[in-house]
Amino acid sequence: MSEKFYITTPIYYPSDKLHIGHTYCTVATDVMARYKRLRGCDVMFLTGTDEHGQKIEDKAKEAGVSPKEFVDNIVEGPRGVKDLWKLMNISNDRFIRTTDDYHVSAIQKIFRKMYENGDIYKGVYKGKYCKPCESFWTESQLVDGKCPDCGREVQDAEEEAYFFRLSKYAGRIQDLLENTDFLEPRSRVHEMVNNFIKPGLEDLCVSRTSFTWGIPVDFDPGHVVYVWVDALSNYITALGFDNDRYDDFEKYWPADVHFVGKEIVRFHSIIWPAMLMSLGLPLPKKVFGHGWLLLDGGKMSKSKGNVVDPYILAEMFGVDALRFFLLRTFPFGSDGNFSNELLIQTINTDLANDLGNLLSRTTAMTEKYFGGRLPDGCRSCAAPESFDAELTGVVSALPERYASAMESYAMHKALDEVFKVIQRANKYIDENAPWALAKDMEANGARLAHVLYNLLETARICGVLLSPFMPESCGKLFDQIGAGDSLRTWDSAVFGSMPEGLKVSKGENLFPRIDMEKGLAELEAAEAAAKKAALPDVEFEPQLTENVDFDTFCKSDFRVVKVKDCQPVKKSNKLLRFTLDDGTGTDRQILSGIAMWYKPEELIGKTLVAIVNLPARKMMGLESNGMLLSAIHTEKGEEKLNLIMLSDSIPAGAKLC
Ligand code: ME8
Repeated sequence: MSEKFYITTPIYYPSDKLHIGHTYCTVATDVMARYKRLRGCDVMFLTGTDEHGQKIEDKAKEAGVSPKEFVDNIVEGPRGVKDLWKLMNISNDRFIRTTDDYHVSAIQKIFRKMYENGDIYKGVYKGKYCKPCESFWTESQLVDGKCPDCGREVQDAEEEAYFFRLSKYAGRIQDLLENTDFLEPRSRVHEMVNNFIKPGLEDLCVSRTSFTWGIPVDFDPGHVVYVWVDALSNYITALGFDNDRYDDFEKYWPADVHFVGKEIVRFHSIIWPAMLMSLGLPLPKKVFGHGWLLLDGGKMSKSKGNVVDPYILAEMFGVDALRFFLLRTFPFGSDGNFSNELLIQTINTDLANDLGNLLSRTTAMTEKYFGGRLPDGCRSCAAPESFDAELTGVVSALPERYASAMESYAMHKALDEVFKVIQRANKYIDENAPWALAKDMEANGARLAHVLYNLLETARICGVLLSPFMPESCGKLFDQIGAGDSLRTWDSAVFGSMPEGLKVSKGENLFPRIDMEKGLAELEAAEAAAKKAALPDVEFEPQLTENVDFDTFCKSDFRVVKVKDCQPVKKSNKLLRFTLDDGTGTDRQILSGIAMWYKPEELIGKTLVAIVNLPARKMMGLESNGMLLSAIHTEKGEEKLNLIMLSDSIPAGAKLC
């Protein structure tokens, strides 16, 4: 039976659309899952969304929809989470939403188990809470009084709550971190031990009563389960733990690796193992904390407004080029500075130049000199050159070097190995000068065929190793070389496995070169258009360019007025008749065409602004002495009007200037 491999991404928090930072982790997980499948493993790749918590409740309220409607739109809606993973060719086997019924009831059982075994108890929570991170902190954990994870303001929190006995597991967790390779990269171990365990691991508050958007504690329904207990457990509920929806918990648990961003390593390497210990379950084999993609030196995040939209990049440069760039450029455990220039440069250097040239030159020459089919005997050569052995040597050593990097989650190193070989192969073209050999086919035809065989074989083996990174493009590469399914497997990545006489056909250029200046300008335009499209559909009157001189402006007399009475005007469906206190002691009558937007009775008593020195005007036989000021704009094609209303504490007659 094949070896199993269970790999997960964090489940994303759908409070906003996902950005390139989220895409980075999911693509990395996908590459690893595809690599393991290539190696013959029985892979379970899980991703999903973490949909509870106060932030979602607040955001939904702001948007005027229910929390479930809010998350449904971001997860399932157009250009939402699921659409993005489809676009990015993510091969997850399962997708969990923490609002799924089976997960909800499993969490209630998990919570109850930890309560019944004495690891959860009731107390009073006093401390600080960071709403965006959904994290509780003690005073001593704050950095400059702010959340140590995100640097934002924290709030005082005091409420009756359930606590999890995290302190009980401190020793075992410290041992796990320090004496095993559970957590990688190693630098993160010191951070966890020194910052969280050594200062004293406190019990964790695991329920909330101040909001309702969460999974209710079934034996105390005023409480909802803390969102991290709910979220972390997804890794087991999605396999069927404590539910009947799935039944492969025994098969896949423990996870082989959880890929997570560095700011959530604490949850995965301290809280999660402690929960599993409490439940008596085996621990995941590894947690790998990757770095952040930074923009201008800071973490990309929606709340900072500095996010890069993966849709735009993928649509403009291609999904595979984007997938490749993310893993080629940024070492997986470290932070990396994202930039559009770097993206274009990487596509041009590695894909258009190195890989693209190798493939297009080799297939073009096979077509030109041999009509697309190399002759029999091309696999061997009567008079080999020293550079033949050099090339076949590096290609033969490549799969092992690549695998050793992949097995330690150093995807960038694996790519580095492949590209060193691609560069060597391009040099081999120059060393052999096939165009010179082709001048005398009778004398050199066999040698030329051997050179091209070596090059096609190199391209094919590199294609096998690049296929987890760029599945679609490598499929096209194999098609051009004429390599069928059996020549796309890991076992076929042995130099010389390719039979002679395959039909080679130079196809489309897989990675066209991008003009840097043009590419950047197009990206900027696409980003600006996307930003504009994301704005509410609002239009305003254009601003006037003609100046009005100051003295003329000062002649306009704007006053605060109070509405004493407001009535509809007979036979008019536009006009309202206002009786106003303008501070002079004499009532002022103004007619205003705002009946479409306001009911007369709702305006009585309001404090408004009027210009009072316009000449009197007659409308529907009634005199109007002035005009009320309003703000007007168009939203989704509909005109909107808002009367300017002031604080009722301002007296009638006050002048505006
Ligand atoms: O943390 N660069 O969800 P999330 C790299 N729901 N990675 C980044 C990034 C960036 N600029 N920005 C975000 C959560 N990420 C929880 C997880 S798991 C049981 C619950 C990564 O949507 C981040 O580090 O806020 C994290 O690993 C992932 O995106 C999800 O972040």
